[in-house]
Amino acid sequence: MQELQRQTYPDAAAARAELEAYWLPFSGNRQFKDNPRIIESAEGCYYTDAHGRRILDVMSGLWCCGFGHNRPEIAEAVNRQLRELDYAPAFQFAHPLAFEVANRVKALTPAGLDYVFFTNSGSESVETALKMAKAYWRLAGQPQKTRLVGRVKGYHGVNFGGTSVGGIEPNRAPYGELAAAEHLPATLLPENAFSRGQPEHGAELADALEDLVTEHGAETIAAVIVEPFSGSAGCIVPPLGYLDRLRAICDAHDILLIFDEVITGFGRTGHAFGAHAFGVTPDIMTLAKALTNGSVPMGAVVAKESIYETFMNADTPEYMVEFPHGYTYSGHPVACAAALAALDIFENERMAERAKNLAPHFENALHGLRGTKHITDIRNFGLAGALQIDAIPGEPARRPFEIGTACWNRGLYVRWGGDTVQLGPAMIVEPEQIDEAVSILADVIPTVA
Ligand code: PXG
Repeated sequence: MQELQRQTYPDAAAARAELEAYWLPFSGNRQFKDNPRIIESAEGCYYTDAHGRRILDVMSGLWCCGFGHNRPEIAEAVNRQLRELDYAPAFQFAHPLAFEVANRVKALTPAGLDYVFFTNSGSESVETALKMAKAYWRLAGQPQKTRLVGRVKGYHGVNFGGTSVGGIEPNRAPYGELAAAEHLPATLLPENAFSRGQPEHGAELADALEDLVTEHGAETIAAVIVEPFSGSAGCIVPPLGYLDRLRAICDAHDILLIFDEVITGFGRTGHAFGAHAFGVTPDIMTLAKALTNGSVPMGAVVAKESIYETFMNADTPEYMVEFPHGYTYSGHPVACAAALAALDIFENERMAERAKNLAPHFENALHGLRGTKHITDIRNFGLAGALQIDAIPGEPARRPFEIGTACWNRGLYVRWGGDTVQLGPAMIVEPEQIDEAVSILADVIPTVA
């Protein structure tokens, strides 16, 4: 493949054929295969592509490599682990590193979130959290509490439950009927355009949960899942007071609050978790991505003690499984080794603090794009930001795609999705690299049709 890409395509048809078998996820396969963007190596905030070009990555891969690419500490830990113990059965057995990671995660999450269940991705974390919530209410003697509530524009991965509570319409539409779910309104309001950090208006949008309670009865609602800030929909930051209000309504009606912290976890917000950044503690938290700095797939669900205890105190014999759920690779030894090395980096290099210190520069740089043709909103929080791009009627994703690919051609990797362009640089980014990214965006964006 490397050879193939480095060649000057003496036989273009053969080169194209080589690309055919791989069905790329969440990608325009036809466009990609006609014009492949192939990444061969990485270091710090840079990728090197198949043409040997250095590409500035201001997206931390896909929000996951927040501590910089190719950390040797992680590579060594993974290598060591593969020689020591490649795999141990995850069901009815365990290995030492899984306990270590669980304790480290427990220590980082807000007080009370103390029980850690391992998965292999954000999507699996979400499915786990949703099933955990439903099973919890059955064990707690309220089996009618089954309804799940998500939010419009929410993204909770691609598995069945996550797609159902998710609120990005193009991700739902192809599948017709999904699992039953209600949706709160999105918190994107025109009067909040160009807010820096948390917008002022819209705390009352949380009251839509009260409306669902009135309509269906709290006794039918198991859980609400939201991202502390929406990542995939383009950094939609909760209005001041919104998450507190959601928490209060959940408390008043015995509804579990799930924070999907797959993107917001491990420093992205300038704090360890979104829960800390926004001062609101959920009952269950879903994690993935930066848990291993993106190096090995791994996710986790962190539940509060009363949930765990409800499972443990259920009327089942001790030799029986309390929660019939888990994955062959839950707490995989290699993933655990990567996580421990990544958690060392996160703590020793004070990544959350670095993100917090860089955030004002990032905010100023990004908002410097205000007034650029096509940009209708700019949103940011911590080291996450998004540009809202004026939609071509019927083709909202077209301009972001053109901007993203033009940036790539200029040596900058940003993410395009829906009608937004997103940035989530690594916490080791230099201010000058942020400036460079913004300057390329400023050049490129007005040139698209
Ligand atoms: N929850 C949230 C909040 C996410 O952001 C997932 C769950 C699913 O994780 P997995 O590991 O199953 O992909 C995610 C994933 C983007 C982008 O461009 C975001 C994600 C993935 C790829 C791209 O915003 N988030």
